[in-house]
Amino acid sequence: MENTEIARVLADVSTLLEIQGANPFRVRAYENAARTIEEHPTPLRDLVAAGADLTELPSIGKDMASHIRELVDTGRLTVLEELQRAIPYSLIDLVRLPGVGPKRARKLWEQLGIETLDQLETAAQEARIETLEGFGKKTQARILGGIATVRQRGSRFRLADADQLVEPLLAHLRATADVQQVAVAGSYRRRLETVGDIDILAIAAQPGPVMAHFTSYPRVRKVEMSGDTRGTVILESGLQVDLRVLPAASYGAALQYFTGSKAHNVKLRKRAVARGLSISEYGVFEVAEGDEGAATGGRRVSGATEEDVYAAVNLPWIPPELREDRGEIEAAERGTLPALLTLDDMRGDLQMHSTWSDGKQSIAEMLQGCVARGYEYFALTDHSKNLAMTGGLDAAGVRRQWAEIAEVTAGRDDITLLRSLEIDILRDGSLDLEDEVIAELDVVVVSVHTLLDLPAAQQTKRILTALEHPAVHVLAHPTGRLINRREPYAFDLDAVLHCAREHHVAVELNAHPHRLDLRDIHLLAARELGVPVVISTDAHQVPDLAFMRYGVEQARRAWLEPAHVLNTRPLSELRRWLAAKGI
Ligand code: DGT
Ligand code: CA
Ligand code: CA
Ligand code: ZN
Repeated sequence: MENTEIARVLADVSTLLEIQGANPFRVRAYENAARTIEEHPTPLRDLVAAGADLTELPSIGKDMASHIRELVDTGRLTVLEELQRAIPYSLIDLVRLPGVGPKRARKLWEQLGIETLDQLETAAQEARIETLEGFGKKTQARILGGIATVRQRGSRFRLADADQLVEPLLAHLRATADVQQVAVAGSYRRRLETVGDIDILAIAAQPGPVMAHFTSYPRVRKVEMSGDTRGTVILESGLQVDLRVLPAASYGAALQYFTGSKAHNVKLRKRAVARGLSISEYGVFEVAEGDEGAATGGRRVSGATEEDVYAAVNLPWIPPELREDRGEIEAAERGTLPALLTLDDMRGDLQMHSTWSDGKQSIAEMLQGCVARGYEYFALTDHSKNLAMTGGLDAAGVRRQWAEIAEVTAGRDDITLLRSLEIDILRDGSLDLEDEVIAELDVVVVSVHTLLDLPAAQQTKRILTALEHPAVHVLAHPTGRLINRREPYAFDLDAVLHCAREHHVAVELNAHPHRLDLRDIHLLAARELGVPVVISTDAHQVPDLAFMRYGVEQARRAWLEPAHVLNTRPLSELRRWLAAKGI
């Protein structure tokens, strides 16, 4: 079991307990343990296998440690199974809806017998919710809206969670001599922020043994289909995986086809047809006269590599992140594909927390982590006081922190620590720190963490007011969305981007895999407008600094080149940009 799966089970226990009305301390214990595990940088199964003392982890006591061991050893959890006998598991879907929560979910179940989203939707449509005590018309409408959003979203996995599940599966597939090569295609390869399923290709001379090896993967819950060369399984986590086994000769064509996106492929095939060719998952073929439309009619011209497939229609190879039919084929034709950003281009990280607010590691440790990544600079952005639960800093706290920064950085010339703070934008758009303190920061990062449900006009005005503050450099996680959990707050992003451009403010691409905010299409808009982007990890511990990878991948989906991203610049150039405020 991977950490994401263990965390999910414990979070579910917490939610079910909460619905049951259990002791809040018990509810919180499971919730905190789930968070610890989700954030833990190495697989817990390794710790269990090594016989490590799990109670040394934060929020993990003796009971929780034995739960983790049970899950790792058996894939099951007795506590959860007992709870499921008392409460329908599907109530968890209700709890996640805006306007519901555990108490209301329980009420819906006890008083109306509602157990599932479908039942809730029907009841709301029949106006049976509004009559329930403590609900009302407004809540009923909100519930319907929430269900529509969930439906639209479908059950998709966040990319980083998929990574955790896919990597051990790939290792399993590669561990047999029958397989020559394994690759993942689909949205996973395009590095989409969430994936619907995983599409794997394997090259082998004999498909049979490979398919058997695939379906025998220990984490398979169900074999949906197992044919000669195609198979589909559902993993314990619920993730669906499709496998295709093929000969080496059609590897490139299959990789191209199954990488998609569908829209990209449709356009590419049209281009082939115009050249008297047809592209399929088996290769590129000449279409014989009078045989148009046949998939494998004529002479095969290529298919072993992706480069060959694109070359057959006179195009250079196109990076998977661009294959969304957003002009990439046209750009490839003109020879104007972007020189996409890479991880190596990143020279620093401009958002991270330390123990001075809600981070888990000290300034000195975060600094070491940044040095280890080869950064030239980084900004320490602890929270401001408005976020009391994070231990956010007031002016006096900020000054005390500067004293520690001075100590930690004394005599170091290998890396520069930029003094910063993630300052809360208050209700009226003013900033949660005195101007004279702000004036002494190197980088001024601002963000919205509270009052997420203000009316759109008011939310927009609030953010615009903050960006108009003469000292602000970066708007962090601009939409506030959490992937699969929370929609962006209602506001006018276009107005915010225009304001950012006018006031010399950059927008953040928060690389935390739960956020990825701004997302790809919004970053494309920022690029169009010429608003600079900052990619930051929002790290709360050293291992989180590795989230930079996810930021870079999403930036690539938005066609970003190093020049679009401020923290690819050397320190002197970054400082020049920061200093140009208000000139
Ligand atoms: P997902 O799984 O929803 O995150 O998105 P994808 O892009 O991975 O979609 P998926 O798994 O349905 O199919 C993988 C790729 O295979 C897709 O991007 C393009 C190709 N493909 C699958 N079915 C079709 C089809 O019916 N027509 C075309 N043109 N391509 C297809
Ligand atoms: Ca897929
Ligand atoms: Ca698929
Ligand atoms: Zn934040």
